[in-house]
Amino acid sequence: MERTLVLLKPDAVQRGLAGAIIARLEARGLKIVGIKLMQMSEALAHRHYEAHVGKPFFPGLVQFITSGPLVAIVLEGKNAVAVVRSTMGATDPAKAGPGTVRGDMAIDMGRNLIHGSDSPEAAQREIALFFRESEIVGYSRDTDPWITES
Ligand code: DAT
Ligand code: MG
Repeated sequence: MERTLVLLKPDAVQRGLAGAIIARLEARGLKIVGIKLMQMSEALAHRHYEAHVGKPFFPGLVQFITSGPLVAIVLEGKNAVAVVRSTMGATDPAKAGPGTVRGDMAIDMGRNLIHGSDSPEAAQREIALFFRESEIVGYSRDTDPWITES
């Protein structure tokens, strides 16, 4: 089953929205297999956002993402990467559709609450940045067959 990395960014923690966002992801049918509160170092921010190094918004992005605690989560489920991305909404909350996390709870690109890996390959790389193998727990739920047919 596919896995993806979600970060509930420092704005989500500061605004007390972590639980509400997790509730949406769980309600979708995704399974939490890893979760922790942590504060990102600058070094980890650079590695996590390596694709954006050198872009004009990069310094502000690093400042923001390292500015306070965030919640890192590994979610598992059928098409987990794409399902999380559609639950998040567009990068710019002003363009994110209603019903999405960003569309319902945010208004600014630099305070968009949530990160989700953008491909299965990125997910593998990012999960390894945030979690040791021993911190991820695979398990089955009695509800799994009620969420995924096969
Ligand atoms: P996403 O978080 O939707 O995957 P991304 O990977 O393209 O988006 O960018 C990472 C983060 O960087 C994004 O959540 C917010 C910030 N960002 C991206 N493009 C930006 C821009 N043009 N101006 C300001 N911040 C930006
Ligand atoms: Mg991205």
